[in-house]
Amino acid sequence: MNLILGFGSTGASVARYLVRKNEPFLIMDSRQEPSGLQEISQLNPSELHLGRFDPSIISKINRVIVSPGISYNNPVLKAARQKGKIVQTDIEIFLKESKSKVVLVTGTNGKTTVISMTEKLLKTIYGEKKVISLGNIGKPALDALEEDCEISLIEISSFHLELSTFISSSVGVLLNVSQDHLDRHKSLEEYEKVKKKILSNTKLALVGDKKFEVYTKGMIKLLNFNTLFDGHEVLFSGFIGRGWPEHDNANLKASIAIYLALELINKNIDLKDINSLKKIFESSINILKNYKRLPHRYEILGTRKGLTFINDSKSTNISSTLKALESAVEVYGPHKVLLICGGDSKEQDIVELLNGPLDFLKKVFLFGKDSHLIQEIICEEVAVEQVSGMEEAIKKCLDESKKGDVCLLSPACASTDMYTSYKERGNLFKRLVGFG
Ligand code: UMA
Repeated sequence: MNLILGFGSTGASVARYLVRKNEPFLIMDSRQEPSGLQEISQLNPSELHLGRFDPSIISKINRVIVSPGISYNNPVLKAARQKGKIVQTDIEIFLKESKSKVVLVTGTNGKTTVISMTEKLLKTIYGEKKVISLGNIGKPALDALEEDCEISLIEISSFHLELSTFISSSVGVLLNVSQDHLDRHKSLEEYEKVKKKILSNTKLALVGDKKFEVYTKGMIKLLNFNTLFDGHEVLFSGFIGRGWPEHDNANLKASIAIYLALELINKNIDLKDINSLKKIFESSINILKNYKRLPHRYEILGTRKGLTFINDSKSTNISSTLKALESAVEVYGPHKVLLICGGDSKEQDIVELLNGPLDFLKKVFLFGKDSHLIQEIICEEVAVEQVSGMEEAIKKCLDESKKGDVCLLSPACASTDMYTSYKERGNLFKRLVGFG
């Protein structure tokens, strides 16, 4: 008997998979009304346990398929491990059963952007139907198991990686690691260790940082996508001119490196052959010139009453906000940027914010759960004011700005203390500033 532990969008897709396989299952979720519940009557579970985690269920089952929102130390999981039961994630099942080549992408920032850029690139090159993107980007992996795709691009979070026992891929991509989700992973070292699992059992590893350049068993090649393009930087200059933030350059490089990696697996390309490399880079750049950047990620909305508005609501951690600040200060100049920041800091070390160009900002408006903690730390570097919420923050930005200034929403925090998601927060900002 299978136990589906956690019944959100992942749990529901696991249930559909087990129904297709004709395998019986029980469901357990600590919530009284988990988000997958509306579908439950068509899925016919043998038993439904809602409202709490009860480890005694383990005596009835032989396999647990666990959702990413469940903590590694959940009592049911602990009991399952102690009794030697199989514990798997949906991604592990997908990796075992899918016939497609799998590209796994993880990192603190840029995962969704890299997957969506790569999807555009590969669909243009190999054909629309040959490529699919799955995982955290929105579609649970098992929903695509029967699709006849040649390449699966899977966005995988630290939550999924932590819970998975065996991860393997054709291409494993580790974009970057900086502090995030420390409420779940406890320390940066632990979080980094979990992220590095993506490099095990991969044929071709792509990393964005020298410190991850470590060969593991079975790895054929390891490339650093940030140094791969040394000597070809001019290719990327056009993007910055079109209002792309500096940090999207690393995402472009990662996407093109994924294409190169897939070609390396298929064909015998000599990495020292500058001409064939140049051909790959140039054709990729030509395709990605038409890539439409995703909303809520340093999204330049436009100018109203002389003030330019940028929606960067997806910056839910400090490192992402620092990148946005660096870009904004670089492009618009010193003492022009008014920052709207705050929310749930997820136990990040807020002192890291001091590594950014705070003294070049005009003012910071703060609201949300940890806004006072942030104020305490940054108040000596920059003018700070607490506001009641988004509406007041925007009003104050308009009141206190001059023509040519910039209002940047880049919270450095999760939104969930006040909104259902970063999307709701970003959409509210867009609506209130007249671009929604
Ligand atoms: N939960 C409980 N009790 C339970 C089970 C879950 O309280 O018994 C809570 C979790 O703590 C979490 C929420 O319910 O807050 C949803 O958890 P889930 O595991 O049911 O999530 P799914 O609906 O299956 O969505 C998951 C990913 N969620 C997480 O990783 C927490 C989604 O990423 C992903 O898009 C989806 O699968 C499709 O594959 C979301 C996310 O924010 C967007 N991820 C984080 C990130 O990207 O940084 C990790």
